[in-house]
Amino acid sequence: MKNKLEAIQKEFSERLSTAVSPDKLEELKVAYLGKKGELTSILKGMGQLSPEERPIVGQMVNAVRAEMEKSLSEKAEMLKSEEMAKKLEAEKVDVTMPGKTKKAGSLHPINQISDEMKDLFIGMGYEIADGPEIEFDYYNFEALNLPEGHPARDTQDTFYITEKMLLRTQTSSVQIHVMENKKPPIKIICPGKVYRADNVDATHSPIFHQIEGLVVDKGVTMGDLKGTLEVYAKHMFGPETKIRLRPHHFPFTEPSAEVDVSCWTCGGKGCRMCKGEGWIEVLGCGMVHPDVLRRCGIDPEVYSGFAFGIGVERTAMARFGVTDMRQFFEGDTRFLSQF
Ligand code: 2U9
Repeated sequence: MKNKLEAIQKEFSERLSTAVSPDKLEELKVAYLGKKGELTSILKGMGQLSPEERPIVGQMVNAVRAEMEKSLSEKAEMLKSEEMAKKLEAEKVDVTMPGKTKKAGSLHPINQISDEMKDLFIGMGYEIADGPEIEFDYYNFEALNLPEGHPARDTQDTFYITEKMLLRTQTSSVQIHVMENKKPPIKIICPGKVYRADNVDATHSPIFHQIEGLVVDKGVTMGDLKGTLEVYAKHMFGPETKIRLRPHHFPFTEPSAEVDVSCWTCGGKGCRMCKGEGWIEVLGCGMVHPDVLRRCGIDPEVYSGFAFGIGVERTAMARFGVTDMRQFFEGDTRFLSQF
């Protein structure tokens, strides 16, 4: 009997040492101390013992039972604290770590300038007109006094999709659509992407953004155009800004002019920003050519109009002192996050 008890104890200890979960401990408890357990079976066999042996064996069995119960609860405690330690380790929060800040985004500089220009003209009563970027050559060229054979139509400057369809080289095509479908007064700006078959360099990109304006009504004069551009220049480049119109030629306007603004850095004396000129070219403009009006069904004897075209990238470069246009498109947040 003693040997049997010792054997049971040894086996129990071996199995206890490999028990790694509360379920395993419960199994052991049932296997040894349960109704059909190893130890309980000895108690059931006590009837065969002599009256002298019974109390001795009974004591031995109770001692082993107590030992087993103690070991089981110690092991259960140990498993529990191991589990807690693992949990604490896994869920440990280092409160000294810096917080995870969400970097705030910012509006792209091209959009900032474009939005500012749109807000200004909307404030002056202009509506925004939109149109397709893929255009018929009629709307991009013919309707603007750029007939077949005109050098501006050459493939080295324009992306053709078919013989008659292309990527628009200016948003003027939108103004033609409006003039075909709406009687004056017309007062619109046409912002959007335009495409030219230029090689990318510091001041050229095959894709860039333009905002063109068109006003058609009775009695519109060059004075109205100049006044409008003065408001634009002072808004964009500062209240002290002056403008000067240099005679130029565009097939779709007559007379035409290129417009400079006095340099906002040196006020016109000449500096690095304006390359010593004192003036910076910012846009082109003119009175809408009568043939352009006539072709859209608007009588140039009754109506007149002015138009202007502004390059958004060029304006953003001037405003922000950016010397290489490519930086607007490269997506380098070290550059873009400065605006
Ligand atoms: C119609 C009639 C006339 C739009 C005009 C310019 C002058 C001009 C350039 C400025 C910078 C293009 O983005 S840019 O490279 N544009 O100089 N644009 S007059 O004249 C029009 C437009 C539509 C029906």
